[in-house]
Parts: sequence; C-alpha cells; structure tokens
Amino acid sequence: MKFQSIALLGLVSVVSAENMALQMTRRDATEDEKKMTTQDEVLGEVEHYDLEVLVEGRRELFPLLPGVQCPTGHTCRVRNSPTGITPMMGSLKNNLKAPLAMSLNWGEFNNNMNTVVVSDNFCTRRSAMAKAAGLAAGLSVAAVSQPAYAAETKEVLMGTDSGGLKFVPEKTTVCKGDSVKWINNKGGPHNVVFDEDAIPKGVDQEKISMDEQLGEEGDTFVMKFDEPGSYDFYCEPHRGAGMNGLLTVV
Ligand SMILES: [Cu+2]
Repeated sequence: MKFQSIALLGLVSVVSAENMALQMTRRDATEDEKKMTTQDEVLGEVEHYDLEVLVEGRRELFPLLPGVQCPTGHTCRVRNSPTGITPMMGSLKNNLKAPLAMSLNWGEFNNNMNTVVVSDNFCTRRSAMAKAAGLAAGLSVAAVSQPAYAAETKEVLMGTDSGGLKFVPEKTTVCKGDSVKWINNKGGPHNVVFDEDAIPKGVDQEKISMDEQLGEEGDTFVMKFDEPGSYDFYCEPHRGAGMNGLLTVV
C-alpha cells in the first residue's frame, strides 16, 4: 500500500517529537488511508507497533498506524489492539474506570478521534475534539451532535485599554456557527456596523449590525455567524478615526 510507505518515511525522517507531532497532524487523509481503515475493520484485530525514538536522551514511544511495519534500524514494541480504533484509544479505554467505560459510545468517540488526526480543517478538528471530550465526560451522542455543542464565542474589545479608537483584536476568525461578543472597553460610545458591500452575499446587513451604541463600559453586543466569508465592520462614531475590524467566518 502506497500510503503506508509514505507515512513510514514521515516517521523515520523526523528527529524531534515536536516536528513529529506537526508532521502527523498535517498529513492528508488519502483515499488509500480510508480504504485501509475499512479493511482493518473487516479483519478484526491487527498488530500495532510503537516506534521507539530517543528524544533528547529520553526514550519515547510513538504509535505507528495499523499495519505499518517497524522501520529498519529502529526498535519497535508490538501491541495488539482491536482494529479500526485510533492507537491512543486502546490505552485510554483500559485506563478509564467503569461505569463510564461501559457507557461511553466508543465507536462515535473513535470516529471523532480519527477526525482530529486526519482533518486539515481547523474547525472540523476543533469540533471533533470537543465532541470526543464531551463523550469522554459522559455526554450522549445526541447531546454532542447538537450544532451548538461545539460552538464557541470569541471576544472583541471596543477601544484599547488606554482609550485608543480600535477594535482589539482588529482581525478575528471564527468557525461558522460561532458567535462574537463585542465588549465596550474604553473611549466609547462604540458600536458595530457591518459594511453592506463587504459581507457575504445573502447576509442581511441590518440584521447583524447594531442600531444603537454602547455607552457603559462592559456593555456587550453578541452576534452568531452561520455564513462563511469575510465581514468588514466599523464603529459608526469612530469610523473616520479608523476604528475598523475584519471578521472571517470559516
Ligand atoms: Cu468607537
């Protein structure tokens, strides 16, 4: 299988644990990989190897993907585990105490962990990670599958601490379904108005913009964004002073 040798090269050529983690997370999910997972599930049980690597004098084990052989010149430890599961899951499963271990939906948990490993999309990874954490905390699949479950709210200050007429930060990126909370800081009153010529098509500019202004420090304006794209916004009283911001929804 082509994928296996590629993954192997990636692992052997890397010397530091940090780089290795980086390399593993950046890996694309190839068609071969998807096929491999399916085959493993059919086979039932496969051998896993942990690659032994010396990192700054300490011995560390890195799990190799199911079916990957130990690279020549390296020491590996054999570990058998039920297939189709993410390597890290085996030990987690053994270490979790009942009754959680009994009630946890391991299939769903594993799907999420796999998504965390193979996806290159930050929002997909974040959502899968949150769902896995929720399942491990005892929540039901239905609960963690709610669209709002993995959503987050990012905060943007209106005015710098020294009264500067800026949004802090000026550029913010959120995942679709996330919310942004603007907090009136110093130098107000401020507000948030979106530029109707610089928001995604079909988004109602009036609906997402503020009518009024926030006068008191600590006042907030919260808006949820479901449509991906770029959103330019400004503070109406201070637009001339350059109080502009950019929101990116991915
Ligand atoms: Cu302002």
